[in-house]
Amino acid sequence: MVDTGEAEKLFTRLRDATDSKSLLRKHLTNNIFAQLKGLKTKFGGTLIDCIRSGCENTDSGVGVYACDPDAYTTFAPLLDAVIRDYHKVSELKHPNPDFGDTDKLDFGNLDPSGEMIVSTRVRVGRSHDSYGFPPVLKKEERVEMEQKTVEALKKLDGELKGSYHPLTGMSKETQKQLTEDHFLFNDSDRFLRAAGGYNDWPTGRGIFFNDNKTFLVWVNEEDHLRFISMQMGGDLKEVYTRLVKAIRALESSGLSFAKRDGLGYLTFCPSNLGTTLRASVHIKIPKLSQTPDFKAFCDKYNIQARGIHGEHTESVGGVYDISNKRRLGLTEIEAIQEMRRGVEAVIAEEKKLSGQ
Ligand code: ADP
Ligand code: CIR
Repeated sequence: MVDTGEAEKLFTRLRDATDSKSLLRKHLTNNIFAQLKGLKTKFGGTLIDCIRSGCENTDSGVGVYACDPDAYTTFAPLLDAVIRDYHKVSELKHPNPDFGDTDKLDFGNLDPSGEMIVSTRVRVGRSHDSYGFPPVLKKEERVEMEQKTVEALKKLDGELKGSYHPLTGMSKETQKQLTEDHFLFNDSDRFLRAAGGYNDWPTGRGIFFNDNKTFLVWVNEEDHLRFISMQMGGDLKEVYTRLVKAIRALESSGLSFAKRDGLGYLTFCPSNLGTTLRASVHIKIPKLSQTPDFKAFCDKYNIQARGIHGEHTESVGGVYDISNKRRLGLTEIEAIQEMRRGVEAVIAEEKKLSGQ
């Protein structure tokens, strides 16, 4: 039996937050709440596990997390509506993966002058298909997943070859330095914390990277796995090509990833579903970012601006993180092209505003 008393309390808190703009508040209607509040997934997850973060943090943008892969079925009346809204799709018909032909990409360095783009990063998320997400995960399961992942990572070779560094036992100074340099995650996101994302912290978490830190894997941060390719400057072609190579190598290393027809690869946050791909640049845009139309400009190109220390952080010195917003309903190569067009438009506009 599900204790619906707590769900009722959270729901009241959400309804009372009349200034909340979250997708959770928009789509969790009285009817849908009544329909879902007593249900449980195959992993034992409840509606509370999915909505706690958005009810406790009514300033959320999305506000909902999937407690496990099965939540996308059990709680579909809520999650489908949020997914459609976030990714701007009318139907949940995600295409098969298509990374394009990386030998024939029609882009290279988005800022050959090197004046505006500080660094470029592309990441995807993956989930082991037999485990739940943070709210329903047990400590032993997290450790088991970590071991499986490390076994697979050991098989990488060439440019991708690297070593694994568990958070347990890592000195505070090393963690701080890796985080400041934009390589490592930490436990400072209150949205993720409320969703159970830091349960049993730091057990089962860690980071893998190659010698020059251009290919990295986050283990048990928000998602079970995040594969990341990054480097200084604006060479999107090189960064993307390296990531595609890594995804292919890891797919054939014995790991099996959660995927669903129509939704693509499954992730903890519905904003990451589908391709799970976020391609970003850290870019100097002191002029454009100060215009009142900056948000509208980003919306027009389906791009999103974040601060330079990750989501929910502030910009420093006019440098913003600009990335593709949509990850579902388009292929990987289309998501990259959407980001590329957005970044090119941002560069052109910044130059125009600077009188160049
Ligand atoms: P994600 O949703 O991709 O996990 P976050 O917004 O939480 O991203 O950022 C994760 C980390 O990646 C942060 O430290 C952020 O500064 C870093 N990062 C993101 N994009 C870039 C980039 N283009 N260059 C350097 N670091 C980046
Ligand atoms: C929120 O709802 O604001 C947080 N739970 C984070 C959601 C992920 N954000 C995004 O825009 N991709």
